[in-house]
Amino acid sequence: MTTFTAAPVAGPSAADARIALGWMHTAKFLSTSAQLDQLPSVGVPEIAFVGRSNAGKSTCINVLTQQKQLAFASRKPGRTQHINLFSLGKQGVTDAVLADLPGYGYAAVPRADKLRWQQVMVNYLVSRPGLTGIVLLCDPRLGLTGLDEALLDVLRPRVQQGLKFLIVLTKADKLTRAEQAKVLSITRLQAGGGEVMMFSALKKQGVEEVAWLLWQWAHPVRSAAPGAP
Ligand SMILES: Nc1nc2c(ncn2[C@@H]2O[C@H](COP(=O)(O)OP(=O)(O)OP(=O)(O)O)[C@@H](O)[C@H]2O)c(=O)[nH]1
Ligand SMILES: [Mg+2]
Repeated sequence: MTTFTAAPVAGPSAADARIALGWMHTAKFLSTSAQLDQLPSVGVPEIAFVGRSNAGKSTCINVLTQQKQLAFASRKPGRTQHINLFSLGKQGVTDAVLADLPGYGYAAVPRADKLRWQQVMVNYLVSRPGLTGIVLLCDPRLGLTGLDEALLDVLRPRVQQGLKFLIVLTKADKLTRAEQAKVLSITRLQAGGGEVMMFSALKKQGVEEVAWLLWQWAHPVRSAAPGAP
């Protein structure tokens, strides 16, 4: 009989966290595009941040990269309206790209714009070359919504083909410890075995864990071979 156990999320060692955060800190603005065909081809692993408007995608990128204004974060939902790419890599050699995507589900956006954007997003997720990982950000006070579930449906076949996937529950500072534990276990069930992490930009919670996982996604050979240079 198969038994399912929640994989404990092992935090990175201090040395691993230092490597991952140092790498994240190299982030530089690369491009901004309103349409898929305007996106530059990058030839390195790309990791996309997706989720509802106001979930905290841009803030999360700023905290991970330790740069206050790299991505446009705002109290006003719908702030990110383009696909913004940021390059990462030590010594000026780009070895990965982060993509900050506009959020979905913002009520004040006209329906036609919403549908157009949803289509761009689906096309991006299905066809973007080099897309290596998806970070789905979710406000745990709302949980995974219908639009998040629809996105998971689009992603499922790609995850089965090896696309990496992480759900980040943002704004953990708004929840008590007990609430955090509860929403983590519920979301882990919904994620069907995918990784789920708690994150707070305000309290810097989960920063090292998320940075280390993304570093591993972008460096699969080196991270699979402990002791490799
Ligand atoms: N308390 C708290 N607020 C947060 C946190 N992360 C983001 N926020 C706030 O949430 C709001 C939205 O953050 P953004 O990073 O702009 O959200 P986004 O997902 O990029 O939004 P769009 O660009 O509209 O898709 C801002 O007011 C942030 O300051 C967090 O960890 N804790
Ligand atoms: Mg944004």
